[in-house]
Amino acid sequence: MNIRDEAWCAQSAAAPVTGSGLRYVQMSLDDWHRTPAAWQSSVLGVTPLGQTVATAPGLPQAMVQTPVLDGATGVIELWATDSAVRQGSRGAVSFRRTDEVLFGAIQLREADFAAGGEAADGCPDTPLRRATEAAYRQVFALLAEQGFPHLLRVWNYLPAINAEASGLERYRQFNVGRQDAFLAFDRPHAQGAPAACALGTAAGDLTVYFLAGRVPVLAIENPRQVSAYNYPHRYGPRAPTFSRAALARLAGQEILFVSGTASIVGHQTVHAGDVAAQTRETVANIRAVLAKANRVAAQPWGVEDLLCKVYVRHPQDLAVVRRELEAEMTLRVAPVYVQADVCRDDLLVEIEATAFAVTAV
Ligand code: 3EB
Repeated sequence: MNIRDEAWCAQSAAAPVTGSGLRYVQMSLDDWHRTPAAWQSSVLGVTPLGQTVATAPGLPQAMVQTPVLDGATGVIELWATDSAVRQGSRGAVSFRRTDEVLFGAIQLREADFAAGGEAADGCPDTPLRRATEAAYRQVFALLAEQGFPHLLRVWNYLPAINAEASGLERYRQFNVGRQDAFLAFDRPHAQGAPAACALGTAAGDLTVYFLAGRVPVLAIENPRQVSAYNYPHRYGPRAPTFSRAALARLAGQEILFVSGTASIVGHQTVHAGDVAAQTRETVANIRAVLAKANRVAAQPWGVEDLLCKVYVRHPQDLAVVRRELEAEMTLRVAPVYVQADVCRDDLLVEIEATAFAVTAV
């Protein structure tokens, strides 16, 4: 059975199927519940937005409390394949994989980690820092064991991301723990880092989910922005560990992962307090990184090819964000809009995107 044949998923037409046939699908929860069990068995992982769903045992599920804003009753994102999958777990990480790509998810409770006071490196040793480092260490240990050493794309969610605790904003604590784990496992924390996003939720545990592969991604930076891993010290004691975009080359397909993108030019937030202008600037950034990716991609993508997810800080800004986005770019697949806190308190909107292309096997 192929998802393209099914009326219950009109959006899948946007995603080509070839090679391992990896694809990203946003569908309603109602549609999900109508998918046959046999089809669900070739899904690598699901991320229902704002609510958990009953799924087959062992299917990785990262429930993230980013409520859907545009009236849909329930939305589930999933990573589907045409290949046989294996599943397993290691520590708190559950995963499914094909021969060439692995999806995993981990959720850790900060309450299970003690505060350690002032660490030798001068950064506060908080429960969030420790939980983040532990989560990434578990991920890297699993990836080493499974033979998928290269992170392609990582999604990070944590509650109260902009709150200050122990003298350091929680997003900045997260950055310390994340970078420490990359260093401990000798993974690229600057050039070559995976694409990523980091968003704040109203509640819930630290949640990290990811795609990993057997070959490194081609990391892509944005000429309009300072690389995040080179952000100056004023944004925190440790720089964020991500690339602006990552091009993954799989059998018969290329996938472009555009990291969470916001209204940042150079390293500075621009248009503070103006959500419409931030949305336009974000689209300019996405166009710039897409143009850069197109110089190395097998075939160029247009903005209309992007499958987008839009994080809006204030639900009341939805109409303005949507209006600006629709004026700036025409998408073949409508984006999903969710509420989330962006990782700088002056950022009001962030957009991530994924694009797929068929290549010769
Ligand atoms: C920025 O450009 C906005 O810490 O993983 C975007 C994408 C952002 C990823 C991350 C943060 C992250 O700095 C924030």
